[in-house]
Amino acid sequence: MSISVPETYWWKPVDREEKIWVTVALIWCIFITLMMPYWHFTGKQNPPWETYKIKPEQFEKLAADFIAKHKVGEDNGIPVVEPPPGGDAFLVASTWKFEPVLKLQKGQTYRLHVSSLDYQHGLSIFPINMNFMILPDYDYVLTITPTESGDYRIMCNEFCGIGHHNMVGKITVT
Ligand SMILES: [Cu+2]
Repeated sequence: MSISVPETYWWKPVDREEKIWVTVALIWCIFITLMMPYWHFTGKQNPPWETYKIKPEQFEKLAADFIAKHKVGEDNGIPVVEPPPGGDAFLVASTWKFEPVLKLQKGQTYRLHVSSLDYQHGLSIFPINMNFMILPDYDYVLTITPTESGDYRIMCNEFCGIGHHNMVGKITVT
């Protein structure tokens, strides 16, 4: 007969080796679960808690006013802006550019407002490997203090359409 009833106890009893590995896996699960809240408070890698709802048109207007007030030059058609140390700075992501180019001073703290005017974009700052997601309708306030001078590239790391690979911005720290 091709079909037969399995024996009542068809499994092998748990041996010592299996018990050890299950224990190791359980301890590891508990450890990484506890690391999540621990790292939340100590890792200094959290997205900002300061976020506001804003319409893209409003954000665009705030950024345009900021650019008009603090513009110091131009870089390939993109305005270069020097925000006041300790003050607000704006960075606009839209298909497929970041505007303006920001000129910051080392050791000074800025409140950097970032938002998107259209789709989801990514804010990836090279070479320091800082990553942040930018969504339309939200004004994210990143409180930043540059510690090293130099030229930093901003790259979009969320696929946002045909021009995504060209979506590059710049921050200069002097
Ligand atoms: Cu993109």
